[in-house]
Amino acid sequence: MTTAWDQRATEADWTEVVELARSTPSPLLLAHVSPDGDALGSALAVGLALRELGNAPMVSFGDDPFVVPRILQFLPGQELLVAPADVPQETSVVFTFDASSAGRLGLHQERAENTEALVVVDHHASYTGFGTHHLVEPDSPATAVMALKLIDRLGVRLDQAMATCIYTGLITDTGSFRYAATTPHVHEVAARLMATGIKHDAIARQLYDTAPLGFVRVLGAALDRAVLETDAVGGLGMVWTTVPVSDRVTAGIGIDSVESVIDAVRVAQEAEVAVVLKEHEDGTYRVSMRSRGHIDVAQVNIALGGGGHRYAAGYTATCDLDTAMANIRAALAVAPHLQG
Ligand SMILES: [Mn+2]
Repeated sequence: MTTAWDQRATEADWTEVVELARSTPSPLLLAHVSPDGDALGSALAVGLALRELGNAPMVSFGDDPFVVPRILQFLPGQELLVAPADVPQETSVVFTFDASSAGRLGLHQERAENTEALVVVDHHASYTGFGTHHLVEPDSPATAVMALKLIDRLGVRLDQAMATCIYTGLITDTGSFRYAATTPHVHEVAARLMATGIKHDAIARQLYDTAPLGFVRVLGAALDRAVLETDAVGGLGMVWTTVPVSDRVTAGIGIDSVESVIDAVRVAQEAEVAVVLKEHEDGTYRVSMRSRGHIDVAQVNIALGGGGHRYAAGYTATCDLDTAMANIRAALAVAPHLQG
């Protein structure tokens, strides 16, 4: 199995990256494909900070069509967004946010790998080591916390727009302060962000409590077809379900709109591991996996070709559903059980 990234960013790393960020007139700041609140929030926050310094940063992610997920369209700084096809060829400095592997850069992967400087800002234990500069701390609760550190080191005053972006990343990755990564420091960061006057209640409503009725119906169908396998995961149990493309077409919603189905499925107390397979239009599956704490699903998903965090991870399955489930059962059957 791949060993986890364990090199902390040194003072020299930070100094070098700050110098690079300050001296590049138009750096490209990338979130990973199908960006979540942590990826896009981090990229936009740093983009807004660099604009304060008089630079002209571009923010992008490697999806085609280039559409910001519905729940993130409220984020400030969207005027910094540039579609992959519109990024100038001569871009020499690229930052990536929350991408654990170069493959997560999608259409931007080739450009990023061939650039002079590729600065990786991330917190995944499954980080592969790609890039020329690494600001990667697996014990950081969110990439957004790393982004805030970078903003501070750039000497930019944190304003409400940046704080809204950082706060979005922070609550996305801590499950609104419920997950194990929620340390006293997380609450100190949150307090600092709130002190800028952000509308934290409106942010939470946008992220979690607003969706079209079509989503509610797709969620209902996915929950209805959930299967419990008590023998899976060495007897700890697995609950799994699917979101077929036909359901989404009927409801008129994209695959990014069903990311939160896993949050409802993983409630089932009979299962240690929850799995949701969301079908893409091309027949492949985006697989999300969650653990209750006894299984390291990052390792399981690295074995399956993906990555993630200890209790929340995923991968893309390019086979049919039955084969995908057989692979998942096999990977979970041999997953080491964590202590405690
Ligand atoms: Mn993250």
